[in-house]
Amino acid sequence: MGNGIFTSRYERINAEYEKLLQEKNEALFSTNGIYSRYKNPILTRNHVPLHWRFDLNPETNPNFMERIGYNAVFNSGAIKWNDKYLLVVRVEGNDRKSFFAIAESPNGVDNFRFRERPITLPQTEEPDTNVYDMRLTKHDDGYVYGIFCTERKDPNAQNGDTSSAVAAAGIARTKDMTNWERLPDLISTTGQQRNVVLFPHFIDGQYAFYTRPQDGFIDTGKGGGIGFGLSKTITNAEIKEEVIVDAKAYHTIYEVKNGLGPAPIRTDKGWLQLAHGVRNTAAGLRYTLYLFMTDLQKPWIVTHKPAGHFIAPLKNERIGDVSNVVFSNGWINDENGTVFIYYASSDTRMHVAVSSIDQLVDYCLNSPQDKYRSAESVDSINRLIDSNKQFMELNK
Ligand code: M1P
Repeated sequence: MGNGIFTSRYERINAEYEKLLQEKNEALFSTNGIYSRYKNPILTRNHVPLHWRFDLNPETNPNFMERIGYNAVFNSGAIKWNDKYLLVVRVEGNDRKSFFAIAESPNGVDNFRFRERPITLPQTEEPDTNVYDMRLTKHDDGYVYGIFCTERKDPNAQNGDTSSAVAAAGIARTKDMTNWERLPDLISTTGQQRNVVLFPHFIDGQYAFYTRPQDGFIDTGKGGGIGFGLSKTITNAEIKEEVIVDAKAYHTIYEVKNGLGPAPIRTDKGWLQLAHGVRNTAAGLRYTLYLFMTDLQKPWIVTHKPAGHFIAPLKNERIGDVSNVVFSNGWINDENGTVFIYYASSDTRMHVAVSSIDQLVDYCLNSPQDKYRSAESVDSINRLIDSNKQFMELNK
């Protein structure tokens, strides 16, 4: 290799990169018994391959300087594919553009490594400005679908308004997790859409989507919460009517808005659903994750919904580009009933929490629901204390 600066910088940066990728992760003791967090984030911007960052030619890059920088690696779709744990990661460059790239791990908790190149996403007639947050669904029709947010400048923005945007649901599909076909964006009659998720089965012979109708790009306005609607085709997907599955509500963790996470997991007791809820605080918006279940036959009807958050930002997770945020759009239900919950913290990095179908169903079925008033919360606590009395005596 060329001069001393190039060689010494390359060797040091490459050694640190390989060490990071090979680092073992470690389950932390779970105090709530519902899921275990892991010690290290599973993906950070430091996991981005060196050949996406540096010109590796000592002639043209004698100082081994970074040519393309990356800001964050977060909100990832997930799927088990050929015995590997695959994440379709939202990678954000220093230029603020997000794109998708696949990272794979042999065990779901560490050793995630990006493939050689990011995904080349085909464009529609109206090119995307920014794409993010892909939800993966293995559908009955034989394809794996990736539904994601496509963002473009608002064509009705006033002169000088360089911020207003329009969000819609983009649709891409693949049979091999390598080659992607792009379909027209979802059309819905309820304004903008983000956090759209394809349900894995046909319902009444139609494609079924969870939606999140919103009046504006950031404010959902009158959009009532997580919605659900049917489309006759996927090649020109259009939802003419949406019902609200899970409404935003006053004085809850989803008071300002909510949105579905990954595609639901089927269990004997119903569909497990993971979502994010947003509330406002003096310090800005706070995003937490919550879990609920819907009916097996009517997956738009909520059957069980524990009160409050399931995962909230903790310790270092609380700080990042958009602080006080946890967000999830991917989980993997492994063959043995283990569930890998992939979540991002503060729009900056990716983590995993591990649970099981049994634990998640137990949590949904046996945790008290939100009854919307402090006195009712105290009532729930008193019920638990009353039923615990005999055991408290035993433990004295
Ligand atoms: O910054 C937090 C999240 O904000 C958006 O989510 P929502 O549409 O529910 O407000 C998304 O842009 C998401 O990517 C981001 O993590």
